[in-house]
Amino acid sequence: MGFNAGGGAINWFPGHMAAATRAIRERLKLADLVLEVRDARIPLSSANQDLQPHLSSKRRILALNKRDLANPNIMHKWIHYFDSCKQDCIAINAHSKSSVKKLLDLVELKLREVISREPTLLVMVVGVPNVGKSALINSIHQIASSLFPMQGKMKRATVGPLPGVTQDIAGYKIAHQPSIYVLDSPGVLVPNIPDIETGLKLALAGSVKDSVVGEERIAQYLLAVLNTRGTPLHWTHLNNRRLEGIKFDSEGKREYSLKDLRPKRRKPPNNSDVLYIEDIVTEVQCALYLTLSQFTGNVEDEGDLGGLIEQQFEALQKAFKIPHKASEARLMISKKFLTLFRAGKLGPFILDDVPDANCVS
Ligand SMILES: Nc1nc2c(ncn2[C@@H]2O[C@H](COP(=O)(O)OP(=O)(O)OP(=O)(O)O)[C@@H](O)[C@H]2O)c(=O)[nH]1
Ligand SMILES: [Mg+2]
Repeated sequence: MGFNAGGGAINWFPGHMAAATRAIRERLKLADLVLEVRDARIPLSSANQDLQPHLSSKRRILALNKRDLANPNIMHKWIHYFDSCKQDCIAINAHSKSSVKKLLDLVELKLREVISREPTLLVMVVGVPNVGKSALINSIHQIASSLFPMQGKMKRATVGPLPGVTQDIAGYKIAHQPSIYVLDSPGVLVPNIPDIETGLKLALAGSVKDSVVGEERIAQYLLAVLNTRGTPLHWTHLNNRRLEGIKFDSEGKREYSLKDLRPKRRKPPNNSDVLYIEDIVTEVQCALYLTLSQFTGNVEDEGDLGGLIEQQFEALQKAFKIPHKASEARLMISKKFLTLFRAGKLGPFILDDVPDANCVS
């Protein structure tokens, strides 16, 4: 689909990133080890290509973070791919201590030869915005402080759901003798994202502010990905119970009304928010499953796919119970849909394809 159509030019690169990139390049020269954090859902698209030449000449570990949101089967293929490229790589969840401990074991291994001779070591954490660099640093700091109690109050890096939270490079001491500092850095993108799809993947993963691309365009892209992969058709097993409510007409064609799909046993949201979210997820999945399974066009055809996505916006509007006349209904649908995806409620995903042959960083 022509995701550039109608939405206007996109300025991916906020002004402050140029200065931040220069500062990161300078500090990298002093780093003994680089932890390059990428988003496990986009192991290639979340690489900052302009920094790669500076990173590949250093001791480097790739940390594919947010593994809890990534498809584990495809994750294995990515790990195998980076192994075959002789690039140390580990999939992590920055919020999980056991996961971060494994990363720290790898850090120790990589620093083994310098740890005994240098009095001070610098580990620099870099990556595009919102991949979880600061969350990772807080976990590292927390683990380290239980091993090497520090004097005074522990400094914490600010973590937040939107990109651009960290503005400056900041150091966190995690060990003495030798003194080891971990440096947090602001997330930086390249000035020119090479293709619209890479940009949309970054936007979907939350590395670009939604307002830069527009929620609707990101949601359309997500629907296009789901439909071309046929993902909703795999949701039947989750929804069998609910889909039993779908009626068939005399020709065997499905007739559906989202009313039929509504959970039989709905509790008001304030009784159980968890159940409420699950119900919405199920309705959203049913809406996409039904629209795609009834679709007679070709998902590879731009026009057909566009028509399907339009229908799905309508079905999603019902699933989210957004009143027909609500102003900005499309924006509300898009925001809710993206929230579900980003929270992993539509299942784990990896949006990048593993390259067939040559190693690309
Ligand atoms: N599901 C999940 N969320 C995570 C993980 N790591 C971090 N997050 C969340 O991702 C969001 C961004 O985390 P940050 O640590 O602020 O990301 P950052 O890379 O420092 O972002 P910038 O400072 O903007 O470059 C926060 O909402 C975190 O709670 C993870 O492993 N899994
Ligand atoms: Mg940060």
